Amino acid sequence: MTVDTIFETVAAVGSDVQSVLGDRRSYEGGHNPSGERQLAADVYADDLLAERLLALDSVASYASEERETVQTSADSGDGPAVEDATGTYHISCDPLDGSSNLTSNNAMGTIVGVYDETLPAPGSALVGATYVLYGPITTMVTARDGTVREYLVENGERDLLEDDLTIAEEPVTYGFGGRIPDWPSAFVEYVEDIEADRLKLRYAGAMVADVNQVLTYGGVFGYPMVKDRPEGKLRLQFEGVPMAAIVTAAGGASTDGTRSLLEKPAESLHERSPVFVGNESLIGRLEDAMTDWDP
Ligand code: FBP
Repeated sequence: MTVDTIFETVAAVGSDVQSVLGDRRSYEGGHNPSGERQLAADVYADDLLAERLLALDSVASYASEERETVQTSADSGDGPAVEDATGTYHISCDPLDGSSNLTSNNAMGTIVGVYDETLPAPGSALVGATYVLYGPITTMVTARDGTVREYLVENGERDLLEDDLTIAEEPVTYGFGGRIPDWPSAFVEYVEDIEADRLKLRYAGAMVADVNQVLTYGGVFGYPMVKDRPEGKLRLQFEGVPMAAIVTAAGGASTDGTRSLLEKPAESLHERSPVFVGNESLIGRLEDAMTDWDP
């Protein structure tokens, strides 16, 4: 059973999740380990992905943004210790990225990383990554062995749209999270600099949608270090590393302001990091601009 079997399972679950979102828009009452309120859809997607992925022989463990610890069996958390679990791969998952967009009926996604080391693990242990985008249509983008592919997903089936997806060379769009008054001054200068290149502002409030925009039109997306949170908002393991791997395999680059997200050590499962992905030239200029930045 290969990494592609995992991608197929994610596509199938993605369709199942999308078909029941309509009556799962209310908040459940619980909070995830990052302190965010959980929608019924967040919990439903997380449970279904855990169940289906842990049922695969090749999958040893499952970790997600919605649960505190790593799980090794589909049965409610009393599986073997991670190091004793059978299977080759360790899954990181953001079951519903941008789920706050469900209330306003805007784009959301699912992000999955496939590692061959127990989590938390660095980018060097990532053997595959994928995201599903729930937009006007449902698409899946996968990265494996240096190749990025795009699929149309309908009724759980994948239809290949692009066999060797690369980021558009000429950057067109930019989009950054957080409030501008909370951005470091060096970052504000960088944004003014790229705005002078006549880039267009595009920000969907869901990382998957914004990264798909950058891959399609070229540009840069990020959630920066902000005044009261120099570590940023996005989760390194569940959002940063898998999306950095996809954009990098498509000919782009990533950074936390200083170095590639794929070179960062992984210290804790739910750690946050400033996250930026896009065309190499724009990421290089960002690192130059942030050279003297001190939190
Ligand atoms: P989750 O929904 O998975 O927690 O993701 C975080 C996220 O929604 C990203 O998708 C998005 O880029 C960012 O937060 C939006 O943050 P903000 O609402 O502060 O602009």
